[in-house]
Amino acid sequence: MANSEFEYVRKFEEWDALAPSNWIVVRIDGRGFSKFSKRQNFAKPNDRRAIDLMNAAAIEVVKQFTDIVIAYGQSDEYSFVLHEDCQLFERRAAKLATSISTAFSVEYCMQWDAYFPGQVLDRPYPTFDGRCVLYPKKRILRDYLSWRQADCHVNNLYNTTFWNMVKGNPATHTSPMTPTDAELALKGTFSADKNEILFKRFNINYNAEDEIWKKGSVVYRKFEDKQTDTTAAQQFIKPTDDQARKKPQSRTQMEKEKKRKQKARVVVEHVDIIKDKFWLENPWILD
Ligand code: DGT
Ligand code: MG
Ligand code: MG
Ligand code: MG
Ligand code: MG
Repeated sequence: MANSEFEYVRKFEEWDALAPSNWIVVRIDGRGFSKFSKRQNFAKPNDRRAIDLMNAAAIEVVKQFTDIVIAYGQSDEYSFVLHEDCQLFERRAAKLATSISTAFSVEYCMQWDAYFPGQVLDRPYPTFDGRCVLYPKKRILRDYLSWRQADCHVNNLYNTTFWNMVKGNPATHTSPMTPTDAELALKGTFSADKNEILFKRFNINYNAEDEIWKKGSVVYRKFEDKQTDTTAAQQFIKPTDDQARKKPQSRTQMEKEKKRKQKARVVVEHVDIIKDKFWLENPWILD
């Protein structure tokens, strides 16, 4: 059957390998979450159970795919960063995007009960689309992550102000507004205006809001022994010169590196990844 008359149809398939030496970001995003969050009565503007579930799913995905070096999530989206040298699925875009987004979707549904006990998850079940984006330089990859984190902050400030205006505050004689009126009132306002509205009308100091809402969630591997980690990172990932970078890892080295990653603890933190501090403290993440 090997050479059947039908086999020519294979030629219609496209080879979609992503260009080498580029950082790959697989961004997944919940399908129709505006509707889904309403149907499941998510708290407004932020539901802790929902974000904890997103993070739990992301942790499992990071554990499953050792090529993922860091992930960043907010709202109904997560960005998974695969190392520039990643060879998983021969870097085929559709394989990477679908494998990661389906793994995430399954985790999200399977862990639903743990975060929404007694709340029925019914059809249409939540699913996440996925896309691959390439970034040729670490600098640009960092700008990408900064863009998502800045987006998180801007949206959170807006949503926090908006939902407080809709709710109103009797203590300051602030009457509840309709969503349309609140939207109109916020049109064209700057961050400073929203901070002031929150402070004066709602007695909320935005800076004191939980970091999880302002910064989103960063998922990465923490190695028990930092010393060992740095040594291992230098030995297996970090090339000492250009020559070393071009030399591919041996199979044994790759296996050892994979095991080391599988043993590492995967953590979620709500920290700034725009400034240099985080990257200086964790230099091996993008090494
Ligand atoms: P899409 O992605 O094109 O299929 O459409 P959506 O509806 O998923 O839109 P998107 O991804 O731009 O926006 C995410 C929606 O999810 C947005 O309407 C707010 C909602 N959402 C996410 N997290 C929370 C939450 O914690 N609480 C509430 N109430 N809503 C949330
Ligand atoms: Mg969307
Ligand atoms: Mg969505
Ligand atoms: Mg979204
Ligand atoms: Mg197969």
